[in-house]
Amino acid sequence: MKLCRFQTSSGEVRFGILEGDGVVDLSGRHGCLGDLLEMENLAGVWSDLRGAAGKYELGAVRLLAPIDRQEVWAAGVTYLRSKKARMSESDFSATAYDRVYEAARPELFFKSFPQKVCGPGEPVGIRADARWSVPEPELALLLNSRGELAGFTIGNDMSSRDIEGENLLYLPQAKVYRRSCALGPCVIVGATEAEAREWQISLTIERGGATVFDGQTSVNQIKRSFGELAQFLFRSQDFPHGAALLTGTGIVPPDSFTLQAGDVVRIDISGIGRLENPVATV
Ligand code: DO4
Ligand code: MG
Repeated sequence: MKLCRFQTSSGEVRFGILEGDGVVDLSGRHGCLGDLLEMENLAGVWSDLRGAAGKYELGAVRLLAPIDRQEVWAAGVTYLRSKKARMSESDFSATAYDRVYEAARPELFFKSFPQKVCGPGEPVGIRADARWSVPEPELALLLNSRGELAGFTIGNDMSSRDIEGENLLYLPQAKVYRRSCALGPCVIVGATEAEAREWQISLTIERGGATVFDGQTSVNQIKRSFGELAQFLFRSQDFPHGAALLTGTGIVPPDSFTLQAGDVVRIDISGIGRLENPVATV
């Protein structure tokens, strides 16, 4: 099942289920998309509602980031590729990345408030004061308030590698700025971790109609289990509306590559779909 948030032609924000070339509107029956993720038996609820709800043509609505009240957090250095890239970008911080990859406690950092997250088609940002900017294509876990895995979406953890590499203490500036997080296009409900580990992630970056980078990885390259990441995130912390957790990147463009305004970032995850965003300087 694919849950989404969308805007109608009259500007109303609604949420529902993607079905074929339409969206079944569930707004009004439940408070928000995050409330659906709290339900124990969402599949059963859906079969009760089927037929009773209104439907929109997909072409007549604009999909929004599939998140309403959840904070967005991110895990880092969960793929060997990420560890190696960070160690080479910074002599200063290399041992920290090496250690955290092996440590029992994962790297987890705050990424975004939900209202700041970019949806499909909205520009993602490169900082005006950064010289080296990259997208980070990541599987995102949707966790309910009990810390249980409730769904999956695609995430882009936009990052300024020169700022991050200069000093580890600059990580919040490298990671959290205007338009630095995108999610979408929908939340997949009902897939297990084992199924998600079969999925492939690919990243394509286009400039002036030509592909300037493409790369692939597999979700199964993530070193830590989803349960382990969720369990650490919920330690001594409450998320009354649940949380989205980006699981780290396994695709890193070569060190000579930096994003430019006007580029288009396309992330595909085989079990979910495609998240595509143009790039703007912010
Ligand atoms: O510590 C740096 C951030 C790592 C990260 O975002 C990733 O591995 O995806
Ligand atoms: Mg990342």
